[in-house]
Amino acid sequence: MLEPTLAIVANGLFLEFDADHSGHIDMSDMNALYSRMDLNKDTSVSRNEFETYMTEVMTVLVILHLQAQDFDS
Ligand SMILES: [Ca+2]
Repeated sequence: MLEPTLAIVANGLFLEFDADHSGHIDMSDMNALYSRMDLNKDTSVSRNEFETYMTEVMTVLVILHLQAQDFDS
């Protein structure tokens, strides 16, 4: 079972949440995040939309973790 380090996960989530790449997460980033999660644009994030979004994000983080492992070896 793959267990990415928490630092890689935290860094990846920051980069994902910092939508405008300003180095800071502010309300505009949170609004952008919310919009990305709200797939059907009904101004509400369902459990399914949340899980879909988080699965996509976590998949990318796992791939980055695997690439980092390859780079280290
Ligand atoms: Ca929705």
